[in-house]
Amino acid sequence: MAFEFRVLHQQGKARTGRLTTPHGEVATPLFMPVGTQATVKGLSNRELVEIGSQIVLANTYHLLLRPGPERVARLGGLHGFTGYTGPWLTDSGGFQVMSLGHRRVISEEGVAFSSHLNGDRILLTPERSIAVQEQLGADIVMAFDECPPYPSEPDYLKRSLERTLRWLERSLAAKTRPDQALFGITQGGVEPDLRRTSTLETIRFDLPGYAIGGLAVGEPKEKMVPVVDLSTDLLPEDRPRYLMGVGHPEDLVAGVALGVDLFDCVYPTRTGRFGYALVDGGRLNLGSARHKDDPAPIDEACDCYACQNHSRAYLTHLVRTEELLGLRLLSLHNLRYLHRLMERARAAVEAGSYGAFARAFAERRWPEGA
Ligand code: PRF
Ligand code: ZN
Repeated sequence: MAFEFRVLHQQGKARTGRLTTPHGEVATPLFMPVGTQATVKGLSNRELVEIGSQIVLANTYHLLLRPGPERVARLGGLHGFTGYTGPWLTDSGGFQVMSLGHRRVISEEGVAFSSHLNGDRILLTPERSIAVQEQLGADIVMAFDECPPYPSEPDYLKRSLERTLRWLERSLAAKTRPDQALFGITQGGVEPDLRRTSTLETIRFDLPGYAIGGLAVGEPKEKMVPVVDLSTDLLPEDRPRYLMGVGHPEDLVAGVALGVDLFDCVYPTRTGRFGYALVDGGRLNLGSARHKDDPAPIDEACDCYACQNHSRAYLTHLVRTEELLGLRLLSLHNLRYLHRLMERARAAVEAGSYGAFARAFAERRWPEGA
């Protein structure tokens, strides 16, 4: 069995672990950069390795449309096609169809939509999603689910989570590759009873890992923590837990405290492309004139290439002139920042000082809007 998860250290609900995949071992808790189009925007594979990226995420929806899964399969799957030979994870597509597809129609069969590229009518079903994910060849594949928008009526959330369970059963039945691990996804919005039902029914499938879906879709922050807390109370201790689409530093710190092992989000790379640099206090706006004369690096404590070689003044110049290098350097720094945050979290759990780490982190945050 090439896929294995082992909890190494535990402190309260927080834990560190080691996840073994056919393309290597990774240390958890872990932040996974998003490479929607089979590329983490602006960064080379060498840079990803240098900053400590371990698992890279790609999207079924985008790669199904272009360049097409048959082509990726012929060229050696994501590993061969991209040359990134570490572990990959693919999302199943349902979530992206809902946010990007046009004229979407959800039915028991799946989600029909029009391609945002050429208008072609496409039906994505659990079977099709798994077939595409098998062609893409990621180490971890996700069940096809429905992520309802926030807010949704409890009645709709209930019918949707029940459909997601039937789609999980179909996803599992469609799976043929023994070298890929299929993770189930829980739904149920922020309704505790529905979450509980979704989680208990999902773990009956005895899967190699579980994702908490349906969060970070616009609900107030206070509503997310209790849902994650009750989810990790119910999920089996010996399987990795993945909180989908969560990537704000304070949410990673809170998620780790609640026993989450994996996270992904476009936030670090997207906010970098908007000219923001992540630091313990919050975000530095390098598009602002404030930093024009500042010879200091983004973050004295950061070992990334941008912080080791460039000043805030130069980065501000690059951002204000919209130079490509500025966007690349900020993405590089922001990803390194989140990888380092997870390294610090792992070290704190190992040392039994995670509570103190999380409190110190919260105290360093700047007030909202600073
Ligand atoms: N389902 C899937 N992918 C996702 C989510 C989900 O619920 C989320 C939730 N924010 C992010 N990505 N399949
Ligand atoms: Zn840096």
